[in-house]
Amino acid sequence: MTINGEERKSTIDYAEFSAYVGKEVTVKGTVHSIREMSFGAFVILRTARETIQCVYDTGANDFRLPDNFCENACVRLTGIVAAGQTKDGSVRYEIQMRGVEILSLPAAVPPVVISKKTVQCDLSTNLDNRPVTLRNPSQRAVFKVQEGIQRGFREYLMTQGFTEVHTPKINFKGAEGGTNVFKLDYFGKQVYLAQSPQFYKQMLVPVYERVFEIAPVFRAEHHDTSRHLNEYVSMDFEMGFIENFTDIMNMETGVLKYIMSLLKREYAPELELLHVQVPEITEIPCIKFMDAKTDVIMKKFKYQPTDMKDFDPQEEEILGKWAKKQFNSDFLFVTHYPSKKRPFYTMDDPEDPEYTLSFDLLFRGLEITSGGQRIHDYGMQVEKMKEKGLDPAEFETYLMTFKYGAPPHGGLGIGLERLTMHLLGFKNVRDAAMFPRDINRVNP
Ligand code: AMO
Repeated sequence: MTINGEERKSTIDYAEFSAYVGKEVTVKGTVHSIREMSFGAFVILRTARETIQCVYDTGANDFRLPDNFCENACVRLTGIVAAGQTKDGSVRYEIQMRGVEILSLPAAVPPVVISKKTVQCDLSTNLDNRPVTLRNPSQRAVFKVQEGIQRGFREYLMTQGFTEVHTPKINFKGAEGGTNVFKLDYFGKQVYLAQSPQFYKQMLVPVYERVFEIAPVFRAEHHDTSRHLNEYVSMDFEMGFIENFTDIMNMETGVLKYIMSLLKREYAPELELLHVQVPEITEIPCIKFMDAKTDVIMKKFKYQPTDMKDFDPQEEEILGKWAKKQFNSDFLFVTHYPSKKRPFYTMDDPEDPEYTLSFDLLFRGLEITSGGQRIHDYGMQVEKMKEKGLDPAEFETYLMTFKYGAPPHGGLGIGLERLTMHLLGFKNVRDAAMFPRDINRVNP
């Protein structure tokens, strides 16, 4: 026997049906639902991306369904392709059934109804039963769209000279500071799960100039909110030889424009199923942190912040509303965050060192990105670490990046689940996580 890498294909995909009208085809799939009718039944067959209507008409021929035919059976089904029209006038193909071979039978009826338009249960039950609930067409559409977002990020950056990298998730130190770092015993040594690929993407700038990574990161958030996960997918990039930190914001705007156009072009069935309007991006407005705080939040919206150095979730919502009203934009860049609240690698604004050359991107009133220019000078980075109470000796390998020369650079991290969440209009980030990890959930 030899193997030649060519798929042996005996079945036809729905996308090819137009060429088979009136002809017999064989498809493989799972029985999604069976609706009994006076003439027989409508059987909906679920394939990788489609649900195909199959008509079982007992009056049309001698074919009879096997007795054990049931929902969630995996089958090889044969029939004649017929073209029909949907309510909106588009062509929809169906199969007039002529034969069924059962490939596999379920052992039990699923605990949750998945054959309706949406999953018929609350979020917690949905998440507990993820291997089953993800089969619902609306549920799986969420993660198909999420695939499109990652794909858009990757495809666009590839055209801009970026190199894709994979950096370790078991780290010698937490990159983002703070207490939300998972500690791990590593053969008797304390190590940490990566909070972000920050150190590594910076180390790789003098190597490749432009790098990106799409990978999980870990945050030991002790609180249970609708915006925080303990493991999420971070879409990061880092670019060297920037003139200004706005170069990074421009790159992100290009990425987002590309993602939205890709979604419209290649993920239309899922967007339609989820009733999603993809935002139009022409340009993204910007506002400085302090102007947002005082002029918009305090003066315009009469909201009294408790923290003048950061935003709370309500403040982000206010800014989202303001951007929509003022600029008809779903996105808003907030720039020049206070130095005290940004990590040690952030470049201070030389014109006002209380603030930084950094930004967040808000999408419909939720932070989806942090980014900015980094310190690239060795002496400056060592000083900054000391100022922040860190011991430079513990960061020796990271500091090699600057000690041996690094160009001006910067980058960002986008939270994939948060972007998906607000694109699809969810209230909870868990809805946009395939198998979410939160303070109460590590299974499934
Ligand atoms: P930051 O810590 O702000 O920045 O994270 C970047 C983005 O990641 C998302 N995010 C989260 N999503 C879900 N659950 C969480 N617990 C969570 N925490 C953060 C948000 C956020 O905007 N190294 C920097 C990025 C950079 O400057 O390159 C960083 O990680 O969408």
